Amino acid sequence: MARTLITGGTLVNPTGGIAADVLIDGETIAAIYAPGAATDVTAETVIDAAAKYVVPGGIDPHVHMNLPFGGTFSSDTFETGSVGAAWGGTTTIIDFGLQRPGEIVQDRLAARHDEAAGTCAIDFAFHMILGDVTEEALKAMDELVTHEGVTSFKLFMAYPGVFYSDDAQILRAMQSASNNGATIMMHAENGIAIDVLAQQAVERGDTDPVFHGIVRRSALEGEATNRAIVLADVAGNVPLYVVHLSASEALAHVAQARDVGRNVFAETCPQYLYLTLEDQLGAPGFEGAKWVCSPPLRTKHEHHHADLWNGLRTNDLAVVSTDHCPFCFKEQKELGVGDFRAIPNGMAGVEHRMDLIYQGVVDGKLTLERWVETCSTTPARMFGLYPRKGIIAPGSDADIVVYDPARTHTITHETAHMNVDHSSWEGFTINGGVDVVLSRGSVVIQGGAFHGRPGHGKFLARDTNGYLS
Ligand code: DUC
Ligand code: ZN
Ligand code: ZN
Repeated sequence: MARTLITGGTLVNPTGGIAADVLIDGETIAAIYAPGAATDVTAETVIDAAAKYVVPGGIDPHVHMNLPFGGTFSSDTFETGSVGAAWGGTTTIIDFGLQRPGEIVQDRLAARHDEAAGTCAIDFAFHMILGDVTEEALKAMDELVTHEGVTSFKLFMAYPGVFYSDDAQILRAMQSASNNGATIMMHAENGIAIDVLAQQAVERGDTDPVFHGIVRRSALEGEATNRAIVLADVAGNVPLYVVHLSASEALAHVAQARDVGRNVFAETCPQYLYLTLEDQLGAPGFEGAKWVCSPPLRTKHEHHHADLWNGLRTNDLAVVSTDHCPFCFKEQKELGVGDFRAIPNGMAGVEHRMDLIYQGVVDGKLTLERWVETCSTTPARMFGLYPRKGIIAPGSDADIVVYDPARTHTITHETAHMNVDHSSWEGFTINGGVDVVLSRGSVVIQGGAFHGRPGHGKFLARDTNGYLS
């Protein structure tokens, strides 16, 4: 098997950064050497990482390729989305199987496998969305956890009539998780109340994209988050993972639950750390549709951004994912001209997450170690992939990013690789950049070029949550 030596870099794991050389043998990491200790080591390929960081490949545990939503499909396939991810230093994605009313969970998971098979450029895994918690679906949860390597299930307190589960369904799914060890992922927004406010807004003639954000009140994210926490506790301290947390109110509930030792975890996304209701969602005319996602971007006149960055520092927010769910402006976002409720929810981001959170390091908001932890190590451990993924250590998969802190670049739609006709991050400057990306020992990105191939990525059967008390 081919050997690769990465020399002269600063190896950053969550425990700290050290000067070290990394030897890869085939698909895994073989050894780590102190500077100068690898002089006799032979390798077919040598990668010079002098003055660069050598970090575990990013793991984005929340993406939606080709998701049916709002009468259309998110515009990235597993191929285009995984290539975009690789360009940005992400080497594992976790997407979702989707069960809707009347559908059989196992069939929907099989369909998702068929879609992804032979197309992904990086490794991938699945959670399962339960949109219809029936007796059969509850039994299917056991089977997925035991036999399919799918150990987490997403439920929605939002989107009545589409993906929504009521409290009875949520409690039953949590009770099932308490028996089979699964983690419940929750989209925590009170969708019933939101739909009332949305209807009233449209009746008033408030139809522009910004009203999507105005009616999806942060208090309704806080309320739903608290309800999910209470239900998870009633079900037996079942592991609850609150997805795409955007609001200070929701974070306060998560922090309070964690303070008393509950198995409550949460992620946020770059859009909730950087973008605002006024500056992006409130862009003139229909332009703001580019930033319609749920939960929505929050107002800059409260302190959501500062609270979320703080939550990342304190670990009340454990993970940064993207909720990557791209829709083109032309013909997809445009479905909602004249009625914000018909704008497909979501934005593209899988390519930019590592850069955007690294910028948080440059800006003094996070440490380098915390960047690695929130973007790679914790997602791996949370979703049963550790220590195969999420760390640079002997025996782990050689998913490695050489990251150059001396490179400055500006994000533009023209230079990004995701299959979408605009960028939600247009003009954002990053004081750093991906130099080399390896997936299981194979170079995927180097010298500003893609060297990977669709189908290189393997499905990862996952273990259960590694953080349980
Ligand atoms: N939120 C989005 O913005 N898009 C997809 C689904 C979701 O929950
Ligand atoms: Zn969601
Ligand atoms: Zn999502």
